[in-house]
Amino acid sequence: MTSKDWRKSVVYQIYPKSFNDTTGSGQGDIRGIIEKLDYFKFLGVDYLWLTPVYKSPMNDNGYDISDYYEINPDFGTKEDLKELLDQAQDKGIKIMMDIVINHTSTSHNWFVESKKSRDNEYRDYYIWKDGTYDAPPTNWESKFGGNAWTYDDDTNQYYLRLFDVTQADLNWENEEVRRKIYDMINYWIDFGVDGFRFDVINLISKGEFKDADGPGKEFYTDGPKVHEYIKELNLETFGGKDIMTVGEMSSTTIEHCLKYTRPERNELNSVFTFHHLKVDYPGGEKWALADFDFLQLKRILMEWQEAMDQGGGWNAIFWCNHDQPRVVSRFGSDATEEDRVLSSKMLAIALHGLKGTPYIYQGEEIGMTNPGFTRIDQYCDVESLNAYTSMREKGMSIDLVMRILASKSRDNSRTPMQWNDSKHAGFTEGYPWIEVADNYGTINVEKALEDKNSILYTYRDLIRLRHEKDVLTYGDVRPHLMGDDDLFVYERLYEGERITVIANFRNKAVEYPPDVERGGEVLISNYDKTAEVLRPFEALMIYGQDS
Ligand code: TEU
Repeated sequence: MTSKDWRKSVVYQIYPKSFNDTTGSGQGDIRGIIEKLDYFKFLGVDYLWLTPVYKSPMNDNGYDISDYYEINPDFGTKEDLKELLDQAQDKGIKIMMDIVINHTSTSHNWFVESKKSRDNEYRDYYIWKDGTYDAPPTNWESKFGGNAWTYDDDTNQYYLRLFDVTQADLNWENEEVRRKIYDMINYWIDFGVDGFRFDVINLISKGEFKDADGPGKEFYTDGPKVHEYIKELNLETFGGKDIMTVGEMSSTTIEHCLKYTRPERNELNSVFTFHHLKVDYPGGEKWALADFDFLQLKRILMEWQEAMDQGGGWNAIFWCNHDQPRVVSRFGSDATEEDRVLSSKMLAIALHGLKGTPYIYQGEEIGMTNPGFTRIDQYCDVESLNAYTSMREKGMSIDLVMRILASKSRDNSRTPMQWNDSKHAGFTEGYPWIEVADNYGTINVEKALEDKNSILYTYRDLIRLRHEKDVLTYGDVRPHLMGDDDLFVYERLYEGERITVIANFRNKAVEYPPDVERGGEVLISNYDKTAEVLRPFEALMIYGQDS
C-alpha cells in the first residue's frame, strides 16, 4: 500500500499484556503477537497498534514509561520487536507504536534527577510549582481522582501529574525536552515502525496555572501552544515519511480536531475523540449507572462525521479501546447468545460504514463481553481502584459500587483474549494477571473461526469491503432520521455510488423507514435474507447507484 492510500486502512489494537502469553508468566508478550500474525492476515487488517511495551513500572500498564528506548522485559526484547516488524512486513501488516509524551513515569531518570534539587539540570523537564503543605498550586483534578499536584518533601514544591502520582507531566515549554522527545521518536522511525498513536497529545501545552471552577481541563486541554508543538513534532520527526499517525484527544473540540488533521497543516493524520463514548455518563459523571442515550450517540457521531468531512479533517472511528467497557455489553446486548451475536454484528456494520479510519479492539471481533466482576480484588486498574475508594468514601453501598465498576471499569476490556476453550482460554499456561471472563467456553477465536456465521466473519467482510469500495473511504456522509428512537441510518456518496447503512439498535422489530432509498445489492447483513420489517438488531449495508 502506498502512503497515498493510508485512508483505506483498518487498524487492530492490541493490548499486549492481555493478548497472548508464550512464557507462562501470566502476561502477554511480543512473541505472543508474532505467533498470531496469521490470524491478522486472515482478518485482513492493515496495521496493528500496540499499546506501550517500553520499560515501565506498569502502574498504569505501560502508560508510565521509565525508559523510552527499552522494552519492558515482561514483554520481551528489542529483538522480539524487530522480529515482529519483519514478520509482519512479510505478511503486509504494519506496526504502530504508542507514544506517551505528555508525561513519564516518576521512575524515569529525568524525573529521578529532577526531584533531587531545585537547581538540578533536569528540574525544568517537569512542571514544578510552589504551594503550601495543604494548598497545592491550583485546584485542578487528576483524571484518576484527587488533586493533580503531588507534594515533594525534599524540595518543598509540587509537581503536576494529570494522571497517576507516578506519571509526572513533562514541561513542553522546555526546548531540550522537546528535542529529546523528537530524537526518541526518530529512533523508533529508524527502527522500522510504520505509525504512531500519540497518547493524550492535546494536553501537552499547559496554559495559565490558575484555580478552576471545575476540574481545570480548560487550562491544559488544546492549550495555547498545542498546534505549534504538534507542527514542530511533525516537522522534526515523521513529517513527509510513510508513517501513519493518530492523536488521542481528550475532551477536545471539532474546531481543534480540524486543525490537528487538515493535511495542509502538517500536524497529524487522524484523531481519536471520546464524546460519543460519554452518552452513558449521567450529568457527565462516569461513575454512575445509566442507559445510553441513543439520540445523543447519533447526534455526536454525525456531528463529527459531517464537520470533519466538510472541513477536510479525518476521524478515527471506534467503539472500544483499552479504556472503555466492551461495546456489546454497552450499546448492544449480551443478555442471550443470540442477542450478543446479532448486536455485535449490528454495531460492527453501523460503525464500519462511517468515514474515517476504523479501529478494532482485540476481542471485539469475536464479541467479547464485560466479564461481570463482582469483587474488588478482581480489579487491577489504578483508575478503578481509586474510583472504588472515592465512591466508598462518599458512602455509596458496596453493591452499588460493584455494579458501577462492572459496567464502567477499564478492566472490562482488559481481560485476557479468549483464544479457545482450554484452561484460561488458551491465553496462558501460567496464572493470568487478571481473570479471564468465564464465558470463554462459548466466546473464543477457535470457535469463531469454525463458524462462517460468526461475528469474526462479519468483521472480516467489513475489512474487505473497506478495501474494495472507495465510497466507504472517500464518500460524503449524509445522515438520515436523526430523530428516530430506534434506527441509525446514513448514506455514503461518491462518484455516482451510494452505500446506505441501516442499523436497528433495538431488540425488537421496527418498520423500514419509508423515505430511505434501499434499492441495490445487500453487501452485508446480520440476517440471511431481508424481510418486510427490520428484525431485532438487524443491520445492513446496501450498495447502489446515486441518482
Ligand atoms: O488515556 C487518556 C484518557 O484521558 C482516558 O481515556 C482515561 O483513561 C479516561 O479518561 C479515564 O476515565 C490515555 C491512555 O489510553 C490510558 O490508558 C492512560 O491511562 C492515560 O492516557 C494516561 O497515559
